[in-house]
Amino acid sequence: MPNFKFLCIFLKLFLVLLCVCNIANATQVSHDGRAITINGQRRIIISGSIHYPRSTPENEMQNFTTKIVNMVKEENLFAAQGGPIILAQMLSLDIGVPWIMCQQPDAPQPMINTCNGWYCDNFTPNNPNSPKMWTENWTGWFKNWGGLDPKRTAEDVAFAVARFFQSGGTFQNYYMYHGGTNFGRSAGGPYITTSYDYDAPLDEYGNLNQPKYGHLKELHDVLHSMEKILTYGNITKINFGNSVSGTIYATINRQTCFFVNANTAKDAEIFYEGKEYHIPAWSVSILRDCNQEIYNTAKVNTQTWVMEKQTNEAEIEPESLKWVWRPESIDDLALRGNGKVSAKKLIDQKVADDVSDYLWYMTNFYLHKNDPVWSNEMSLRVNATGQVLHVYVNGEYLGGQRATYDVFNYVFEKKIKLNPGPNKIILLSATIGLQNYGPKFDLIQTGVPGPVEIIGKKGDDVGLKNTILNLLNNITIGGATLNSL
Ligand SMILES: *[C@@H]1O[C@H](CO)[C@@H](O)[C@H](O)[C@H]1NC(C)=O
Ligand SMILES: *[C@@H]1O[C@H](CO)[C@@H](O)[C@H](O)[C@H]1NC(C)=O
Ligand SMILES: *[C@@H]1O[C@H](CO)[C@@H](O)[C@H](O)[C@H]1NC(C)=O
Ligand SMILES: *[C@@H]1O[C@H](CO)[C@@H](O)[C@H](O)[C@H]1NC(C)=O
Ligand SMILES: CC(=O)N[C@H]1CO[C@H](CO)[C@@H](O)[C@@H]1O
Repeated sequence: MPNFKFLCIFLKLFLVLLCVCNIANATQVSHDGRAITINGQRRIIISGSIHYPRSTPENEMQNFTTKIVNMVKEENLFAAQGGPIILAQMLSLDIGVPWIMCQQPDAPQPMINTCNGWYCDNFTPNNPNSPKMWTENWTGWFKNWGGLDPKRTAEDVAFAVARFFQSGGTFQNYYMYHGGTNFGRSAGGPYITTSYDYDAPLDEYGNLNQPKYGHLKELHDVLHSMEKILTYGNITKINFGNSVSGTIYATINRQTCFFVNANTAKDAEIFYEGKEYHIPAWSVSILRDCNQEIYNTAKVNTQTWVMEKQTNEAEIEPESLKWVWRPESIDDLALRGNGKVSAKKLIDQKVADDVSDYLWYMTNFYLHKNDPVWSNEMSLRVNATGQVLHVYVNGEYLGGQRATYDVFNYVFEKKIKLNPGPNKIILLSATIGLQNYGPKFDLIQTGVPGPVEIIGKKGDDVGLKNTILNLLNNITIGGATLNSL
């Protein structure tokens, strides 16, 4: 599943497009502590993430990004050039619009630090001059091998979004709005399936995921209709008790109310200015003029439909989906160190080759009975970081080990019988997705970083002593064979 090198690049590509009618003049994009401003006006911005390579397979991202940015610049599409693109998430390309940096509490000025998460209503930017922005609102989650299809209800996403705007948020981006698919051998990360559907408002195939799509669209229309009051209104908060609260946005002649019931199971009845309102558990009501409920996050009006995939006769077993198998030849060229890639040292699996998720490591070594390591109790110790390791000693399967779900580094150790004379150890490492997150994640080694050692245990007067033979210097990497059908 590797080939993850481009994710970090495409996660950073984040453009927000707005229809700005006056294309000819440079658009002034800035921000204050309340909102992004466009030509001096505060705006409510709702956007959605799409990773282009997961939507259309025509797979290199760096190439793509460079090309797109150059095209965008040539056409003067960045706001500073008079165009409609107002925000970007790419460092090093000088494009003249505000910088945002997601989930980075120490982002330096003038960068705007933003929130990623399931809920962001409690988020506060690190600077009073930065507006409250939500760059990754997780509409669902990715799917793991063997895991359930992740689901996040339309009601809960709507609750999170409404609450964010109720609490002063003015910019919100769905992660994902359309998740798509990882094509080829790529994946979103360790143990993540090739599907990146994310339970997003647009599904993996680009179809509407109802009622989520419709329920959120209604909410966006409501929020946009209140843009002025949400970005300029004075804010008053009311506490109704029992986790029920209200926020009133008011200008001189208008007001808008948000009533929130944060109880997960209990509905609430509240009285406000002589009227009674029913607020279902875990929901937000939005009231025009503070007297007319126009939206409630738990009341879904959008019709749900069920899509059914029709199998067409010709498609029953398309050639491309047929299973084929062949026995793995132990005399395979790769096992003799003659694969597509070979090296006389341990190397990081992800840079060894890019045609397979498997890599063979082989070593031949000669042991004399008088070698210091020779004893009645010898064991093989392998420090590995691939998710799966299989070990063969002199043609026999010795055993294997798997990494746990979140710790990939482990030490395999097992007793072995070796021959006086030549011996052969073969390690097969398999990866199920490469590391995708964390400081310097690209430098984390995959496969067998070593050491690979023979431990001889010898008893003497003092006690049991270990003698170690490091096989590190005589390893041969084998090009992949398992996946190269
Ligand atoms: C994209 O990649 C292709 C093939 O590697 C190359 O010919 C082309 O010049 C690249 N384009 C850009 C914009 O880097
Ligand atoms: C907000 O309140 C202040 C002080 O009461 C008032 O001067 C101002 O006009 C109000 N703003 C709006 C948009 O109503
Ligand atoms: C290293 O491996 C080669 C074969 O790949 C073998 O001929 C040689 O004896 C090995 N060296 C040692 C020190 O075991
Ligand atoms: C195993 O390898 C990792 C990664 O190279 C290293 O950080 C760790 O210290 C090694 N562990 C042992 C027991 O050698
Ligand atoms: C990229 C990112 O934000 N990752 C976080 C996703 O959420 C999990 C748990 O919910 C965190 O552990 C990750 O750091």
